[in-house]
Amino acid sequence: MSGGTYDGYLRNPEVETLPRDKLRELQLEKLQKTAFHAYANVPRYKAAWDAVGALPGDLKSLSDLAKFPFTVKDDLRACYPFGMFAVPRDQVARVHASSGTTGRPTVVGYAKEDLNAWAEIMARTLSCAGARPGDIVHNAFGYGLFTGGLGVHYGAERLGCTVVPVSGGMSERQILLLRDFGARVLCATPSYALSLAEAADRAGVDLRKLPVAVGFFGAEPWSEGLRAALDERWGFKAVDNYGLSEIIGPGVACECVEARDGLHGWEDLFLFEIIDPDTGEVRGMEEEGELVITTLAKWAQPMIRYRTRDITRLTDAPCLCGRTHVRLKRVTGRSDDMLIIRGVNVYPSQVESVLMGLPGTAPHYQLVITRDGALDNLTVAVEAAANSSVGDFDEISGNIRRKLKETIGITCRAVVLAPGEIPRSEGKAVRVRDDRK
Ligand code: DLL
Repeated sequence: MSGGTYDGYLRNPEVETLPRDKLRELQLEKLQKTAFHAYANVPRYKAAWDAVGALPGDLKSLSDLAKFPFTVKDDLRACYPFGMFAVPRDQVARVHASSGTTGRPTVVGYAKEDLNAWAEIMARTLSCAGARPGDIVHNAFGYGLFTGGLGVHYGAERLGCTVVPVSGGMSERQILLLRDFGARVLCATPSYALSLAEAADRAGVDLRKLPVAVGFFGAEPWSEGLRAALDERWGFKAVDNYGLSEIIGPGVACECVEARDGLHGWEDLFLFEIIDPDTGEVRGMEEEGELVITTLAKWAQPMIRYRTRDITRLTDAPCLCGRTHVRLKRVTGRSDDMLIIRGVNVYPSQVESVLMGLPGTAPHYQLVITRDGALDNLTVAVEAAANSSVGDFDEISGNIRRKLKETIGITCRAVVLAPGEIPRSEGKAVRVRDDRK
């Protein structure tokens, strides 16, 4: 299959195209089983549910789930390290953890059958993004406690691919490997794919001549503008996939390469809800809000109504690829990442969308917040494109300020930096620097 041609390949045609009423029946059955398992084996769930009088047996329909309390990151922290496990520790075959910027890491455990299910859902996810059995998969997601590296690794093996387990870093060498091995699929954070493109320029390698046809990207918010820039530089199709450690890691939702229009959330394994982030009330299809996920088959560490803090909306409109699973709109950012600049709410990815369309700028930026008396100030630092001259910088920064005011309504300072001055990422990019403390 070339980059985006529809060849009809589905990893699991029966499940991926299951009629929605059948999907819901399957979800209810698995939800009931998960709830009994969680209640019987995780004291924290038992205590929380007892406190509101919700019992697993109350789940007669999917909408009954709304009576159950949410689970939040602090629950995992409070039970650090192994208190959320629903099986004895010696039945946990692997742990991962997210470092987090503050406090204790969040630990997640996988039983043997969870690892098996994860490899399978990742095989489905990669094939949804356009990977095919026999492909060479260059995996530049970080290996280790982060779920990206190993999650993609075992999924690609399961799909029947040849995996190059390169992890992040040593970009020049990665370019050589991409050129010499002939990978068809590149897996990385979108920001690291940009750094790799720069390394290719330095090495004099024309990425468009390489056989890479699919860019499998995720783990951080990114904009349509960045997608267009990556497609252009690499000559592939960049595809968005979403996941989080608490739920499983990568493999929760993925765009199909055919439409690249919303991420199919795998409803045979996860139940998706959108809630009002302030009141916790459940919202309907097409309404924006915070994504809440319940795992339907995770045995070592079931998650019931986990509040992701990610803002998105769902649609059950049919997709041209034929998959029936609900689609999540591209995640613009976590509610925790939202900045409030002089009363205006803004996500870094919204700023990125504006910057990507501006002439003279390169797709490298950082938002710096400082405090001036009682007021928060935002400075948008952007690199100039390699071909802009110093004389253009004033014009470019004026443009940035005007555009951000017009489109998002924020007032900020804009600084144009020379190419190479914004720190590059090897994993998740740090888009915001908070200098207020
Ligand atoms: O980032 C898992 C992952 C690995 C996903 C590789 C995709 C590819 P965490 O480190 O726990 O897990 O971070 C999860 O990252 O709640 C989102 O805020 C953000 N995130 C992940 N994927 C996307 C995406 C992995 N495609 C947190 N778009 C999530 C926007 C994303 N944000």
